Amino acid sequence: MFKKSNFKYFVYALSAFIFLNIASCKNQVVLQDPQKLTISEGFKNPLGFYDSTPAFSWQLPVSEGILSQSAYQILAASSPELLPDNADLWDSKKQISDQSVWVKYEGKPLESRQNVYWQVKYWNQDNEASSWSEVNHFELGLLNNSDWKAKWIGLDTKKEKVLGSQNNIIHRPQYLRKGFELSGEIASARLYITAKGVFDVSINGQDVSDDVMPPGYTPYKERIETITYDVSDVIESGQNTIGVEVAAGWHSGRLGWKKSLWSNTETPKVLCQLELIMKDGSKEMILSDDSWKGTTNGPIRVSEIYDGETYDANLEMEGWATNNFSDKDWVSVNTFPVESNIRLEPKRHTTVKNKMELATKELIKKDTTLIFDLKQNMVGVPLLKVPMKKGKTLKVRFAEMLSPDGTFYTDNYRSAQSTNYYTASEDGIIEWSPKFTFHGFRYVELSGFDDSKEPSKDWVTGIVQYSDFDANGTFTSSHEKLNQLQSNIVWGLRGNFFDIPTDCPQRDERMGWTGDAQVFGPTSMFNADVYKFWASWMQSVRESQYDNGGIPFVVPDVLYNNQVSSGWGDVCTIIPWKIYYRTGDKKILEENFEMMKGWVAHHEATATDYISSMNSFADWLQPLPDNGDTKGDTSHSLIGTAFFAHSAHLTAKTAKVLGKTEDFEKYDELYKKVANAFEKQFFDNGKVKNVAETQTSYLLALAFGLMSDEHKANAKTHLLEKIADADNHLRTGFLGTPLLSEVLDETGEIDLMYKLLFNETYPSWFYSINQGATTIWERWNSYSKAEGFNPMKMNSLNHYAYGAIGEWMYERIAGIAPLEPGYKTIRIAPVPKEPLTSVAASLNTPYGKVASSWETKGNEFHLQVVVPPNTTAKVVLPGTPESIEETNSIELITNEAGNDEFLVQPGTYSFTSKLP
Ligand code: RAM
Repeated sequence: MFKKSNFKYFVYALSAFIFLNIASCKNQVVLQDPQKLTISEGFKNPLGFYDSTPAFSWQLPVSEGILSQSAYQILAASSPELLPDNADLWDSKKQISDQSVWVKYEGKPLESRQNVYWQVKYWNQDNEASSWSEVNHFELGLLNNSDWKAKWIGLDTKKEKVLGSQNNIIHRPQYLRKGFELSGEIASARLYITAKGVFDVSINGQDVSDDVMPPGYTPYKERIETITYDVSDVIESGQNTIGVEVAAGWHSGRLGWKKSLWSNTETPKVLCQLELIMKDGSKEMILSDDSWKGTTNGPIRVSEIYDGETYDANLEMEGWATNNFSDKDWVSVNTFPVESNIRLEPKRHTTVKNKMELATKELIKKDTTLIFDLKQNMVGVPLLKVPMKKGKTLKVRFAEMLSPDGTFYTDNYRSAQSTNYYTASEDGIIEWSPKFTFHGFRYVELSGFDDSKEPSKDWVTGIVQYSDFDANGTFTSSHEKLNQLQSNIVWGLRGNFFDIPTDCPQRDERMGWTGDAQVFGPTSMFNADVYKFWASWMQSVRESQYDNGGIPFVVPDVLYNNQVSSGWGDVCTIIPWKIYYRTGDKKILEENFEMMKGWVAHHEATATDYISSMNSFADWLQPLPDNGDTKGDTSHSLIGTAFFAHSAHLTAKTAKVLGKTEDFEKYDELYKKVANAFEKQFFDNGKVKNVAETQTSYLLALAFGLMSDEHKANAKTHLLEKIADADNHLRTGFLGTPLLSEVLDETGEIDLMYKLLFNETYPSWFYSINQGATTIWERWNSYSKAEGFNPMKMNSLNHYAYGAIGEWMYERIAGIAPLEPGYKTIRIAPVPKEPLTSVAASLNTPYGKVASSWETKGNEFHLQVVVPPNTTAKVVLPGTPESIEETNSIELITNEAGNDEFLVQPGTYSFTSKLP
């Protein structure tokens, strides 16, 4: 019910619900069917799926008369013909419930290879039924090691003693093949495959997939992911050939800085099992076994993640993966049994793919080389279409930036050679991309090409590669630099979600640094559909947890030395909680709860009287540190204690959501005790004592709820003093920066937050933009026009951590936030401030698209919002509302001057108000 007030309001419901969809006959309404069906963490019709107890989600269509769901019914069957009348796996029956996301499967147990066809219908708020959705499908992969009849196969690539850039033994890529004959006709064929290394597979000369470097990167001593391909269309009756290339990848390459772990790695291997169902119903299997043959004399001579790939076209083996090839010079492979202690599990998120192409924007001639500028720092490989002379070798180098004198800046790659070589076998234009490596770059330098030809920009195209997820949100504003910041954040995401969340994509690291991940994770959830990406990596985190509860600071672990860092290991509480907050799916909490408890216990073991002495990278790369330390000025003990309390708090909250009352009480009490000890040890009447007084000390105290109510105001005052001392600039590193916006906003200092965000001078977000950044940099001053590159070699120009500000841009500048986990209720509360005059953002919530766009003209404020079906939104309108049209869809709920709140039903609306 709309309640009148003494204001004259004007809100008009735009053509909110597009069309009534579609009444089949006059008196019986059939609502439009559910849309966007997905299973578990957002998979659409997956093949080789990992989850035998999936959850189902769907969205109600945006349509007049569909506000909310009052009931649903799900059917699951083993073949599509059985739907909707004979669902043999599950019939949920009509459930009176508004739940349209994460509904757990409760049908017959599902096993490896099971095909499941499912559909859903819903009833709306008036108990009118929809038609059945279209039938969706998933097929499980091989869930158990015992499903594998094949053996690991490979050649002994160690004995060739090929040395890499660090004098380490490296493995030449192997080419493995097998011919086989099928007598009958094929009904369907599945290829289950994985590698200790990275692979590319073809059958009868045809590429089976466009996956990049599968199977991806997991803690290989614990678990290797397997991939399933539908190869029904490439297998023929009669003679067939399967060919697999396998290279070192993450498994057998050099990774990290502990030489003893990569100087002598295990040889790469392949495991594959081709399962065929013939038209007569019989089954056949082709396995990787000792009947395969292999060679290392193929064209890819070496390929290393850090160092790059070398290709010799003279060694191409035309048709090697077809029937018309003689492998008489090849040797038999070695075989190895499938180990029982390394779990083989279907990949639980999407593989890396070629996602975008970037054309060269500028071509620079420099001595005998050509430099191709894509004008965007990116991650992936170049597609090269370059004229060559027979026998010549093309050298391909990369850089993120040029030095002021125009030369290549590669110091920041450190020991990563990041160079490709291609030797031509004939005159003419080659077309080539490296296959088992990737680079972080904006510039590509070529030498060794046919210099009699006129250089052309289209010799080089950038192929952008990242885990195959979709964009999930949009954010644009009237401010060019804020838009550039948003673009830099998105490019940081594209560049560092390469199967795992990496710190950086270009130098000799590219590893799953946990601190960076916890800092940027929340922002990534707005910009991309990354639930499955994070849920999968969290499994790797669980698998990497040390026996004493410690979480390594890099996952997958590259050190195995029991070392941890506060603020890094806390990824195990922070990411699950944030995902739950954004999705409302309790599964992410269930899966990770034991790990959280283990980590909190580890914090406790590293503390005395609740004061932490845990090792810490601390407020990493804080600008202008008094002590000159990369770890910043903030006390490590203060940081450790703050994260101890915070992780205990998140574990308590998780226990509460999971209905574990005793655990809730235990961890809540622990949190309070640690908070209490924290305040006593490090603060006196809200002011830091005993240790260095820093912005981050106050931010941690206020953001993590560690300051008693009576001292909060003082703590805030001291924080503001510290910021003022810094000439209203931030002095925060990796850990402090993400907390700035949250704390300043919640303590009523949003003007100051706007000031920090729009600062142009060092250190600030726009400072790097003013120096030409097209991605987020590792350091606030990685480069400056005045002083050139930061002298430190640890100077990545694609390091997403400071992009953490993106979360606040969505939540407060655009104003879209969940009111309860998962956006079942939404808060739309934008904060219009100068210098912005307009902002527009949208986000795909589990229920559909929510949008908020606002514009100011003088002191007139216009807001347009879109609220998805099966949710409600609370719109907090700044200023004095102008007028409102009476409608059932909007209800005024509070009416304080300058802060009116409306409860809004699904639809599209415009509001107008006068700002003070
Ligand atoms: C650097 C990484 C990462 C950071 C650690 C502490 O080497 O790049 O960003 O988390 O150090």
